[in-house]
This record gives sequence, C-alpha cells and structure tokens, in this order.
Amino acid sequence: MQIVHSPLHVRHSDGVELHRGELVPCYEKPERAEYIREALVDAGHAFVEPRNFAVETLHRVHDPAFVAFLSTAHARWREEGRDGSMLPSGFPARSLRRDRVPEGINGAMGYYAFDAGTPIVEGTWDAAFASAQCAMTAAALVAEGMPAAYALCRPPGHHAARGAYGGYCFLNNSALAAQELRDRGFGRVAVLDVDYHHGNGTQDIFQERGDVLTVSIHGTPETEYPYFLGFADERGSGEGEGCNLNLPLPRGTGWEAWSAALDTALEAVAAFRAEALVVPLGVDTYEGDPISAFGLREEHFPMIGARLAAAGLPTVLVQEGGYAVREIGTNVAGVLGAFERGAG
Ligand code: OKP
Ligand code: ZN
Repeated sequence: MQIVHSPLHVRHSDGVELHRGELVPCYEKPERAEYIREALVDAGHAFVEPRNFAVETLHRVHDPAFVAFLSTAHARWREEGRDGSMLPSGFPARSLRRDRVPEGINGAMGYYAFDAGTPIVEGTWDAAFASAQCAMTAAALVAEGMPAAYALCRPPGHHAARGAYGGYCFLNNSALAAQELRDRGFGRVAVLDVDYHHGNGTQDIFQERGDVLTVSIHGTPETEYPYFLGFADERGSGEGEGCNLNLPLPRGTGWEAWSAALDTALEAVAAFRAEALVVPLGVDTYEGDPISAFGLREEHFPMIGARLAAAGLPTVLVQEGGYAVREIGTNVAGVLGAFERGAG
C-alpha cells in the first residue's frame, strides 16, 4: 500500500481542549501518527511525502474567507500578546447574528469554530495544510492508476465543514481527496466514513451534490459528538437528494451490528454506481478508545479492510480518529494489510 505522510504534522502539538468542564491536553496528539507510522514501517509499507498543492485548491470545498481565517488566526492571536492554544468561548447560536464576521480575533474564532475542543496553536496551519496535501496526493496517485493509497493525515478532517472547524479538524482531508478524484476524471465518487464520529463536515460539503455520495456509520448524535448532525433522516438536498446516508448506532455497539451497518453502507455505494471510493478511516471504534463507546476488537479491523477491498473500487483511505494510541498502529495496519491482501 502506498502511504502519503508529512512530518509537518508535529507542528500541531501541545494544545489543550475543553473536555467535560476541564482544560486537558488535547487527545488528538502527535504520538497518534507516530504509532501508526511505526506499525506501517514494520509491516513493510512504502512512504512518500505529499506533493505541493496551491492554497486555492482548498477553495474547491472550503469558503475562501474561512481558509484565510485559519491561515492567519494564530498570528492575529500573537499580535494581541497571547500564545499557546486558541479556544473560542462564544458562538453564533440561536438568537444571535451570523451574517457578519466580527473584526476581533475572539469573535471571529467563535464564528468559524463549532466547539471549544479544537485548539489552534502556532503550527496548526502548517500541519493542517500538509495533512490536506497528503490526502490530495493519495487521490492523485489513485487517479494515476494505483489501485489504492492511504493518507496518514494528522490533524484529521471529517468534522471540518465548508466554513467551520471543530472536532480536532480544520481542513476536510477526505472531502479534498474526493474532489481531487472528481477533478481527475472519476464521475461518481463515494465517501464511506467508518470513524466512530459522524462525518458532519463531509456531509455538509457535499450536501447538495449528486456526484458524491456520503455515507457514515457512527455513534448516534443523540448522545455522541458532534450532537447536532448525523441522524438517519438527513438524506441530502437539491441535486444531492438521496446522496447522503447516515447509519447511527447506539453506544456499546459491537461487531455484529456494526458489520451489518457496513454491509448496508457498501450496498449504498454499489447502488450509487460509484467509480471510486474514499474511506475516512477512524479506528476509534476500538473497544479501548478513551473517548468513544463501540466494542470492536483487534481482530475486526482486518475484516473491515477485507470488506472494503471487496467493493473492488479504486480507493483512497484517509486517516481520521483513533485515540487509544498504544493500539492505533496495530488497528490501522490491520485494515490496510487486509485491504491489500483482499485487493491483490
Ligand atoms: C474527532 B474524530 C470535547 C469533546 C468533543 C471531540 C471529538 C472529536 C473526534 N473534549 N470531542 O472524529 O475522531
Ligand atoms: Zn472520531
């Protein structure tokens, strides 16, 4: 399996997040990518660095003003004499205006963020842009004829919407990969999100498009993050009517019910007549994950890889969540190894 990874991910580090009423070290930390990298090196996979993409390529799926905010936010914060993690504390919720972006950095941050758990630090932009470039590079490799590629992205991306960041995500790596595949000739692209959390950002970005199917299997937003999107009755709108499928599952879901949902998801991908597949790959479905509540075990991850390979499509896998850092590498390597054997 061809792997795309950038060492720049470490620039996004030492952030804090508001978690259950306390500021704690961000769960989304550099060690995650290091453990994955080590497991994949041990498994004999080949690594390449991302290609350069112009910042304008991000505007295919993100609001240019949002991209400009992200790329300048921490410099503005430092101009006010601050340092360390930027976290918002006020949001344009019901009853407040959201037709204008406040001039000051604190208001602008609340305007573009949707939670207080996603710190921006000095190196966040460099890491997030490199992460997006990894995903777009993996898509380019597949468009050039590789059967599959994996982007070892960090920070993750699937919560980032057209003009909003949150859930540890700034730029939507998986959406950028799907768009890159579209631009390079695949007419219909499916995104099958297997992370524990709903891929709200990807759903938002492709909400009104009929050329990209978005499917997500996740902990129900009735109790799980991101709480306000990811319900079964969200089916897409306009041109995108019928092109979104949410498969929410209760806390405690184990392999049997989870894999039945995967079958349903793969049937939707086939019915859509997708020509290529993007898999936002979170392994926070693992039973030992500290912030999630499904019960998948180590032996299930190769089974996921084999089933994804059986779809028989050119595939870009994009790293999303997984916070049990000790086991994250084994679980990701389990998916990729079985995918490769299945596809071979
Ligand atoms: C990102 B990904 C705040 C609670 C919210 C956000 C979880 C984001 C998961 N501490 N935490 O989907 O793995
Ligand atoms: Zn997740």
